[in-house]
Amino acid sequence: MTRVHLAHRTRQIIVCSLALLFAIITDSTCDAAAPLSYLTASGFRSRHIAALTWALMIVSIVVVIVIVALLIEGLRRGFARGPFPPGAQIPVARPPGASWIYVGVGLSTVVLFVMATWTMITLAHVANPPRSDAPLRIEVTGHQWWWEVRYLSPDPSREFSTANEIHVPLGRAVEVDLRGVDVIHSFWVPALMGKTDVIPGQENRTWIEADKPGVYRGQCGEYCGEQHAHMGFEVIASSPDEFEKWWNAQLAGQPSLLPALSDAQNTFIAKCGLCHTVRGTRAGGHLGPDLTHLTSRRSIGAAALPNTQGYRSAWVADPQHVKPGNYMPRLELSGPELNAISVYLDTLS
Ligand code: HEC
Ligand SMILES: [Cu+2]
Repeated sequence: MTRVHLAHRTRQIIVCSLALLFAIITDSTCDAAAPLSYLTASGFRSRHIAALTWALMIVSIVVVIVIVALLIEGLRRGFARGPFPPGAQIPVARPPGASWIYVGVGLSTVVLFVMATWTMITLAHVANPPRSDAPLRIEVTGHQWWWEVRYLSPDPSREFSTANEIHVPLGRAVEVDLRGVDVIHSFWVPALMGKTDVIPGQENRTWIEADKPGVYRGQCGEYCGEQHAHMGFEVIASSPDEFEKWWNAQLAGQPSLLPALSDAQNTFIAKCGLCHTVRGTRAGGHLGPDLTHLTSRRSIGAAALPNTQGYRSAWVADPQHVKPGNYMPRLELSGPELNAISVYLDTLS
């Protein structure tokens, strides 16, 4: 390779790397394009972590650039000197550039030490909520392949369960007790917190806090079988007033229906009630998500589908088509049964 050729190649590599870096940064800092980005943070916890992440990334980029520049300079000098003649004695005992190695090792040790210390301080800092006011407590259970969410309260009559959707009040720490019932999962909301494993037979505890209203996407972060990729959830942060309203609405059971709909309800109870609960009715199963306020949620199938009438019916008609292998079987309903159940599901607001 000639020198001109080498310089050309080098420029090409640098331009491509910069373009790639730009694409990564712009893409992952844009909420809409990358809902699972951990580079945009909300709340005390993730803001500390995001600062550390950015610093680590920038240091790594600078290190790579310095190393590549030195490598290129070394190559350039080597090419400038030309090849050693055959049989020549190559001076390796103590080449003139050796002192650079000592400087480099010293410098990188300092950088590594600073980053390691910063990492440990950050981890200790975010381990617990910053204030001592009683956090809200929820219990999240990882199932293959959905999330059961139970809101706890000192007053047991104010407790209830929902699924795949976690509502939190802005600016308040929420303690999350994680339970596993089948295999290991991992609870992860990139914009709010790092991963915490969900392990059967062990209760792990983590916490989240959001200080910007919005919807934060969460995802199981530990491979847990066929539908691991469809084991998502959402954290919805709203003002304390709105949160309180939501909680009160979720507490209500479903009233008995008008006679015109009670057949539909009975079909639902007979076909679905062994696995699903609708509070206020005889449907009290626990193998699948609590459906009491199904239509109040944004998605179904653990964030696999939007929660619209059409998708709900499609799910019930054949859940195995959407999430092959999931634990809701295809129930071979007749047309009228499917219709009745779809109409009934629409009433679960
Ligand atoms: C054998 C148990 C079982 C039966 C019977 C069953 N389901 Fe399910 N259902 C599940 C499981 C498990 C899930 C969670 C699937 C997933 O997301 O991985 C689920 C999920 C759902 C969801 C999505 C809920 C959400 O919030 O994501 C709906 C809606 C639903 N079922 C409706 C029904 C209806 C209607 C029937 C009766 C026709 C029915 N199910 C019968 C086990 C069952
Ligand atoms: Cu999982």
